[in-house]
Amino acid sequence: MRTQVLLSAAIPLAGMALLSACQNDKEETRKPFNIVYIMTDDHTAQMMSCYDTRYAHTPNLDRIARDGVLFSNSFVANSLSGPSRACLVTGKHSHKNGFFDNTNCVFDNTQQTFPKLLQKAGYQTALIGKWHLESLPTGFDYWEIVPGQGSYYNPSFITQDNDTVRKHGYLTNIITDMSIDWMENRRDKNKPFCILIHHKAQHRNWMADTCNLALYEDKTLPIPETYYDDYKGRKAAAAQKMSIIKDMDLVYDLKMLGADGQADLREAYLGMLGRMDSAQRAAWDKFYNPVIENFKKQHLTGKALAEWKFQRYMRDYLKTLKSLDDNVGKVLDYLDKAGLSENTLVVYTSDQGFYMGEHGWFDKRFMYEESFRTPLVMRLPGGKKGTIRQLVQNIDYAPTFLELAGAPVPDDMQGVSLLPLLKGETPEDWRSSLYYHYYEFPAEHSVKRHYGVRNDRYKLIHFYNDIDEWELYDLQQDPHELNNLYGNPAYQEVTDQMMHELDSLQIMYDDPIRLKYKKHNSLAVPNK
Ligand code: SGN
Ligand code: CA
Repeated sequence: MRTQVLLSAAIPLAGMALLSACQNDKEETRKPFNIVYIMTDDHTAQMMSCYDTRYAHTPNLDRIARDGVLFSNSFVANSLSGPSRACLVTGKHSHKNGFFDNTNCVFDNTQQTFPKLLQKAGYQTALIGKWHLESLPTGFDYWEIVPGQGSYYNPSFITQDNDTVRKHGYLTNIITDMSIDWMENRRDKNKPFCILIHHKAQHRNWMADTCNLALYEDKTLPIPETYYDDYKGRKAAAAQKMSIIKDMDLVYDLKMLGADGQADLREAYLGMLGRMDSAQRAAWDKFYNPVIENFKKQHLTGKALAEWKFQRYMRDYLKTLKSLDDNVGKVLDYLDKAGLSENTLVVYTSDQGFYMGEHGWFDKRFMYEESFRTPLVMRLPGGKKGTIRQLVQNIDYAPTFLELAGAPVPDDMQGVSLLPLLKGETPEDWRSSLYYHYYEFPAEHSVKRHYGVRNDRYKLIHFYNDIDEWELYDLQQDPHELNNLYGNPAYQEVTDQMMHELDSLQIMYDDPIRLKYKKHNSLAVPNK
């Protein structure tokens, strides 16, 4: 018989209605929800089969969607690792949490975060894997993080006593094993828990586990329609340095040792190989040496080289993803086996989306769809099953977890709890547009600073700082965002409406950039 799982009487009963389907009279048997939050790095919806079947097969990630919900309009607030993580824990946009970019910021770890508030509400909290916020984690009963981006092979970890230890193996497996070990052996089983499992995968340079190296070599992946984009009418898009053809490195990114590559990136790649033990290195060379020989023989140039690079990139990404999917499956199996699935919210997302050759790119940062979006699936026992189409953003996770735990959501959190959506409700006053602001420029990949607004049909972006360019897209007519309509008289009314919406959002979220570039008076402040 299925145990009834409801919110604990000791914890405020915010999410109770949710489980009416399986409610019984015995309130004393109620258990609070645990939260297992799995976040990967640079994983994107195009590479997750429940979103897109063209490239990847991700049965375990899809399992969460199948048994729960898939958010078909899930976005980030600032498409970069550190900023996304700061948005996640604070429930606030970058200008409020103070972590704008990866290069100049140190997260103020004394500020309010949802893990601290969960602790107050009686939860045990843990964080394992990539953190990337420059200061040490606070608000976690247990944590172990990788320094910076971490290493795929034999990675170092920073421990809670600020020591650095090196572990043997492949990082995606290690993070999973550590997370299961914490859930099984290290936590106080009398308390509800929240664990953040933060993977390095799918981050550059996509180094697969040795057991997956040989996969997908017979696959030829379809090249995106926009692979040879000419960036007409889009000056910031033309100025970026994240082109597969021009910027993706043959050695560092594509592992062609001996080919021409950037000297510093070659050094970095040699450093990564240097971390391997002799068995790992032998397996690596056994796979790559013939690929390198074959590549040398072909003397590829022009279009042939461009498309060869795309195929290698995609295969490496898929191989790295195989480990990730297997490891998410391991966590789901553990939750089943330990009897935790029935009172645990499982979340799978990424710190942002990624370009898989769209516009000719890898990397992220832009407010264009592929990197503004992020995959998001959740499984809440007793909750809705199916697709959630409302516009949601990573600042919403913190209030969601707090509401689920029955803890108060502080007024200064800017996100909105997703719990009503998870319960299957359709709130009439749900937000109709989203705000975005990216700051990391000048920096690697040369994506200019920009902010913008997106509703269910249009997107308005302003690139600023060393440029002053506006872009407007009709996502319905032009889903690939190739046709900048800004300045087109036929779209003047839409432009005005989107300007007003942007201004209203900047007022509501209190972004000081508004005072610098304000063009219109706002009509009204929209709902959060
Ligand atoms: C590294 C990567 C970049 C990537 C940033 C940010 N270069 O610097 O390609 O854009 O991280 O990524 S690498 O040579 O070190 O691989 S983020 O996801 O952490 O924000
Ligand atoms: Ca990332």
